[in-house]
Amino acid sequence: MIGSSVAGYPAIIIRNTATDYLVTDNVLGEYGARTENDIIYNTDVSSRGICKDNVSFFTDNLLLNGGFENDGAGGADVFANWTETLSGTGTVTKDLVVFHGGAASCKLLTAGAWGVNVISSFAVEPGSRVRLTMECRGDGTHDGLWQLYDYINGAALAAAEHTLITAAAFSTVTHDYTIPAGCYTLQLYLYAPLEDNGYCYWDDVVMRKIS
Ligand SMILES: [Ca+2]
Ligand SMILES: [Ca+2]
Repeated sequence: MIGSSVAGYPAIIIRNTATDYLVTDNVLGEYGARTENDIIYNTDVSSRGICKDNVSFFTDNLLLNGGFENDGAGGADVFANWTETLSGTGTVTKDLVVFHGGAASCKLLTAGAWGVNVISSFAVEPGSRVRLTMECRGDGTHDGLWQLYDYINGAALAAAEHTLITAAAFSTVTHDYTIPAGCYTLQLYLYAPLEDNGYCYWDDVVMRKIS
């Protein structure tokens, strides 16, 4: 079951067109050898899962690189494990001067057009409760926004929310969610401020199962 796979064998959480979903300790024969954090696509490309070894949904951070310490491949790929989206002349920056934990944060700048964001995709358990905690910082005037998107059902869990942290100092934002039925993959969107030339910082983003 989820969270109790056998060491050395990948657990795969995957939505399946035939059986609503499949949770198994060893599906190597069906899907080939996989390593942790591989994204697995079913033949129906709208369905996918994430391969996990020995997951504890209660203690582990469900998302990866929430501290923005790990680099992407370079260029537009700033961070590992996050998908960067640019808009106008806005930017996504690994900031090595302003951060909450470790030695880096994610700085998002709006310029020309709103919409700069970074997205994390991660596995969740339908019907469970999760707690999102994030360290957020504004530019003194503007705040960022976030949104959770149910990748499987194709619907946002709620409208995009302002962090309300406009001050140039990190503060913790916490929000609990119930994972919808049938939702095995969730996406967290972190957005730059709505206002032109506004910027904000994100760090120590954690999603944990709480019940
Ligand atoms: Ca950090
Ligand atoms: Ca990236």
